[in-house]
Amino acid sequence: MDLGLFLICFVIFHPQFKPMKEESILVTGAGGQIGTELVEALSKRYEKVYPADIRLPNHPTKNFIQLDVLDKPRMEEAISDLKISQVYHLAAILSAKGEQNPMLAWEVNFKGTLNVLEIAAEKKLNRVFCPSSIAVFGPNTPSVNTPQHTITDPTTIYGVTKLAGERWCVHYFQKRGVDVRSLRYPGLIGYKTMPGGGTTDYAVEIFHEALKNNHYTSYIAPDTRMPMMFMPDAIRATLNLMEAPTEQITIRSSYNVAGVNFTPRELSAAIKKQLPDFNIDYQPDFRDLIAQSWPSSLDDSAAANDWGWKPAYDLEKMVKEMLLQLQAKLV
Ligand code: NAD
Ligand code: AKB
Repeated sequence: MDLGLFLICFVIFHPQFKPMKEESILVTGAGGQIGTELVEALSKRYEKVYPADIRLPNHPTKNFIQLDVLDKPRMEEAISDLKISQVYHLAAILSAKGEQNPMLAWEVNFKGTLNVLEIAAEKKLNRVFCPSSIAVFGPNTPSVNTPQHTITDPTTIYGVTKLAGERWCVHYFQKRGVDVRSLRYPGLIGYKTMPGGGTTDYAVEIFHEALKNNHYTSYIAPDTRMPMMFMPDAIRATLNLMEAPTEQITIRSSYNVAGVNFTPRELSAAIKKQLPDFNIDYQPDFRDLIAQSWPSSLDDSAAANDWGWKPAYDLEKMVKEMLLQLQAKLV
């Protein structure tokens, strides 16, 4: 056997070998907190990944297309030209920004999602991912271990748009046959990008301030508990859901997915264990009221039963990893 053939056989029969999958993937809102990391993860698994955003990236980005999700004809054209088979639709306005500009949040989140779903139905795309949020819950939702199916009475416009989006996902699955899947992400914490204007952003900012100034002023009150998730868990949940066989998906609105849950007081204590000089004070603002209307923890047994969801990070492991990675970046 010649060396070339030997190497090909070695790679193909290696236990870690995974062939690149034949999908062409568009990611809207790809320049945001999740998109940046999801595009990286998708690109390791698929050859054709097209990050799109209304904003131009600030570094060279392979296959980038500038795209406003409210411009339906342009999105249709891009999906046809690139022979897109799956869309990960991440473009959105988050909760805190949405309260400051409710009409923009409604336009982008609601109409943008409808545009994606309608194109998916017309062009018979293989799969669509439309994330939701813990923001679909409200003050009358049971706050501890919030069930999958329960009262959803959001008080933010962001939550209203996400709840409407969930119901449209059900409609497009039932009436138009779109294989649309969704997660109700909790607050996401990562070291690669800053969050984009949500209520849970404090849980990322605190790490940056701890390393730069040994101090953080929290806009969330000390004992307000929210469900959160470390980004590697969120990316894994997204890929696991999207790659699960269709018959395993029993929920087409959106799956609860839990990671960790903590208060600012608990998070700051965990940071202080690693950085003993760190201290925190509190100046709660309107975002604390939003946080209080959201669950403090989630029941994600449907995701666990249907497609095997299990988080890998607890608070201590996440804090250590965040500090390690951010320290390395600062150096
Ligand atoms: P982000 O704010 O960081 O990024 C959103 C991106 O959308 C931005 O890059 C922005 O430029 C882009 N965008 C805004 N308007 C657009 C438009 N008209 N057309 C195209 N692009 C547009 O948001 P994220 O945190 O990455 O969130 C992604 C998705 O996940 C959203 O649907 C959000 O609701 C959901 N989610 C996020 C979290 C979280 O903690 N990050 C939690 C729950 C749900
Ligand atoms: C926000 O705080 O708006 C987001 C979310 C939980 O949807 N992080």
